[in-house]
Amino acid sequence: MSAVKKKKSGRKARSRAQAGEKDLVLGLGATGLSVARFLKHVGRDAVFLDSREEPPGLQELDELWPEAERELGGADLPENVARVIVSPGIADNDALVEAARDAGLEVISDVELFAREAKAPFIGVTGSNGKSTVTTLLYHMCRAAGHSALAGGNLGEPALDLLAEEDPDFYVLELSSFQLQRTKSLPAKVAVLLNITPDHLDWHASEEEYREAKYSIFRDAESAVINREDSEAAERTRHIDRVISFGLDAPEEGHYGIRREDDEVFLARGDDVLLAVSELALFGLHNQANALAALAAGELLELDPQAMLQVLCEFPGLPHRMQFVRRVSAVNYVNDSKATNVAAAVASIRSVDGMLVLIAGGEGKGGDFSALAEPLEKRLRAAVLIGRDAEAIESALDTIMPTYFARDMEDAVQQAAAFAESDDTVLLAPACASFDQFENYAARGEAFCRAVEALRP
Ligand code: UMA
Ligand code: ADP
Repeated sequence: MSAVKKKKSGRKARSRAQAGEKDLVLGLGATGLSVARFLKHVGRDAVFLDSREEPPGLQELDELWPEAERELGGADLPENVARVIVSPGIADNDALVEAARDAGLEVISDVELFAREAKAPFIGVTGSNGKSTVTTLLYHMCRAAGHSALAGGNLGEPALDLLAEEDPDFYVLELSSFQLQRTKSLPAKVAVLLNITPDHLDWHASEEEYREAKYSIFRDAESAVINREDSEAAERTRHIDRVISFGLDAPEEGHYGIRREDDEVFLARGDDVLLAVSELALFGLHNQANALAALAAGELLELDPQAMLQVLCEFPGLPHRMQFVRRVSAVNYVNDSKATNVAAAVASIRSVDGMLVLIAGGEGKGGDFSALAEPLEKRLRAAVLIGRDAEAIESALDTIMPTYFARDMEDAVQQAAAFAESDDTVLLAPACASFDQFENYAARGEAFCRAVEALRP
């Protein structure tokens, strides 16, 4: 009886979907606007909803598509909708997303639309940390090897906006777990999974769901790059013919890793050493891992190895990632504002030699701050904490060092400068999102840089 009922409601849902004429676009930020541009271009009707009264994309929508229907500040599920395209910042437990699913409507991401439309092959890069760095490295590697490439996705330029440009040889897409969770078909030429550590537990229903979203990048992939530390990734790529692994250990033939020869450390492929780590423009162990992952993906794209190595010697990294800001009064100031989760902050702490003063805090995302204690042991001069979850970090660090609270970034930098001693590093590695005090991680990094520039020797 219940099976019959189910079938009936399924039929009802399908007929509703067929009857629907327009797309419902949830969220009017960068993604929502890119969806607007795409739908307008293909001549499809749409209604735009955002829970905010004045979402950031409103003015541009007014200019682009003045007559487009919109509901701001919250609304019910509209009638006559065929499918729902949801922005990544909106979680699956959002009432409208749930209502759309209950009504049997197709719920997809902008990346799903991209994958359906893209004519050129694409590389998908995901992971808890290192996505932007590896995506950008791969973009430069493609170009250095003489191919045209476009990079975007979670990196900044929404995936659908890339389709407005001339088809490149390769798209390089940074993909977040939010985007992957609502993407059903993703036939990447190369799928790269860098690492998985807990993150975004304020968005995902569970850590399991977060991990599943990450692994889903392999589902339809033609080839894959996996981290040797993640045995589950090896399982999840059994159906893929070409899989290359990377890791910070010595690699087997055909895989990427680290080899030591005559007291020097090298990036290596199998037994062959490729490049001394001292030649890498990026620094930190985590960036050696990122470089190896990019080389593995580049091999799967058949990029020229010399061109790839040249990029590794030249690419200094993106702003707000282990960015050296200034040396004042014999103290180095490093901006790693993009360390927005605990594992990233741990990687950046491990990348710094000597004693450090840590500036951390903001909106924790369900991560366990106690993991910060071990890498800081015997190396922490002081921790200066900012933002909503400052007290939670203090509780996690109180066994190893005095911690101090700061009102804002300026106060934090001034306090840190007072605690730092000769040759120390003041490191901004927040282990948290920035949204409680700043517009985003970049605004937080800029505030740090401004406060450092204002310090008097
Ligand atoms: N929001 C509302 N109501 C709405 C819709 C959104 O309050 O109706 C809020 C969201 O909760 C969120 C904010 O608005 O706090 C932005 O959400 P959005 O989905 O509109 O974001 P976009 O402007 O479209 O930007 C998104 C990515 N943002 C997120 O996933 C939160 C950007 O990644 C990405 O560059 C852009 O699409 C283009 O693909 C940023 C990010 O923080 C850098 N990503 C996370 C991360 O890297 O950790 C995953
Ligand atoms: P994402 O786009 O995944 O946030 P980024 O390349 O922007 O990654 O790097 C963000 C921060 O994460 C860096 O500033 C650094 O602190 C940390 N990080 C980068 N790569 C790795 C890695 N492979 N493993 C651990 N932490 C990393």
